[in-house]
Amino acid sequence: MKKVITYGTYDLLHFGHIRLLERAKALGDYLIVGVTSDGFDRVRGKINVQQTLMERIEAVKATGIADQIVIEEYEGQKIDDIKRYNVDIFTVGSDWIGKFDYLNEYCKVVYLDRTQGISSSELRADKRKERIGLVGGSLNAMAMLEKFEKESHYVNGVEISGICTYNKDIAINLKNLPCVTEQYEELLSVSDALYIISQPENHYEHIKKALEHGKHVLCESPITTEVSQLQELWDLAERNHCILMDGVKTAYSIAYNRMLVLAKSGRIGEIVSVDATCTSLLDFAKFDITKCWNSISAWGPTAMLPIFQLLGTKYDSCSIVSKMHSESDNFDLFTKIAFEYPTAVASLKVAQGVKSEGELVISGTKGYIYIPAPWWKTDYFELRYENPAENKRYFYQLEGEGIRNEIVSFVKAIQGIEFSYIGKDVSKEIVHLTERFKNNRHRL
Ligand code: C2G
Repeated sequence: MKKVITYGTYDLLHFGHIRLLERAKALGDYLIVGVTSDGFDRVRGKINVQQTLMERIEAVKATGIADQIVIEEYEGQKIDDIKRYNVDIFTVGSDWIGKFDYLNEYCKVVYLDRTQGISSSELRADKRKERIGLVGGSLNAMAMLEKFEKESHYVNGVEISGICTYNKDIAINLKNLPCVTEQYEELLSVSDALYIISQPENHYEHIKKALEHGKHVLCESPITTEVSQLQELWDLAERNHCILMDGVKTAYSIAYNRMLVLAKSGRIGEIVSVDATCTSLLDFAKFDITKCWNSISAWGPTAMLPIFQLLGTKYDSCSIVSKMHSESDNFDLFTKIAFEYPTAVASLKVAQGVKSEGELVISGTKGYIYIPAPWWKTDYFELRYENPAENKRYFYQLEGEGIRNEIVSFVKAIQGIEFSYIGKDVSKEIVHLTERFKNNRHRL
């Protein structure tokens, strides 16, 4: 019996896939089809597959062409499968010509002509695109806006409609966008959704206007500077059937999410302390601090994220200490916050005028989790125990600092498929502490 194997994602199964499977089957007597797992697709850069693994397997099964279906979970698995199932022929479409020649060592490799004029990407892209408008002008925002624009090209189903900015440099850097304007209304008129990274004190006005026009919003955290405003905006979003999503990019990274569930599943015992540090040094000669996010706004939400996601938002007490910029009553060079929970403690250090080790340590009764600097864009973490032989290391590919996944989640939230990774209680507490920082802090 001649055994044939082929692999694919088979998202939104179409005529091209079916023709490939039919011809693959005709090469032998028995066809094994490897369907890629969601995790493997993410690792190989396919992040916006529309259907779940089960749906894709069911679709392949329904063709009646496959004799056996296996799940492809890791790079290199093709060699293992060929050996394990005693395969005679490996086949795949001609878009992969040359890429799998290395399998000739194990079996015959056949590239079949790809069917022209149809692909899953085109089917995904055929769905109406969400036009996302960008809003922001500060120097902190500049790099982020450019990254956001760049990362949007990796996500099907979105296009950047334009940018509203007062900053001439940003306008020049993004001049190729369809709409570059200082008039917010103009951007709103060509957008379905907005990514807002304006100064935090302007978020409220920008979000409110967007929601009033029925536009979805992804806003860089803190969403507002006052809790009452946040509640008002959530109510407005609900009335107008809009998404208002919190944009801490770390929340959307795979390694961070895997770390959260491991920590919550008791792998380090009871969590007793969470300590997060995020710093970056600004060149104050270049930066006008009145047009710049202060340290608590720029870094606070990221540092608060693991604390609130692991320990919750119901702490007993918290103290805030800051070292302020000599020329400002609002710009903190450095802020440290210490929390006391009923059975745990936490601390964060954030700074744009002081440098420190940007690590995250989660301490438990059986061990601790260590994420080295810069933990907020990590692809790696470690579980560490008293006996080092028990230590475990975890790696997960990180594409685009989490921004790519964040855009995918935003689009899926708009489509009603997925919801924000950041709970409302967490977003609210971030805003609450930002508000508290203004009114109640110690100065160094
Ligand atoms: N295909 C085709 N004609 C099309 C589209 C796809 O012949 N118009 C083929 C592809 O060449 C592949 C199979 O259908 O052999 C599945 O395609 P995808 O779902 O896009 O999967 P792909 O990313 O090509 O995965 O490990 C995974 C494999 O390497 C291939």
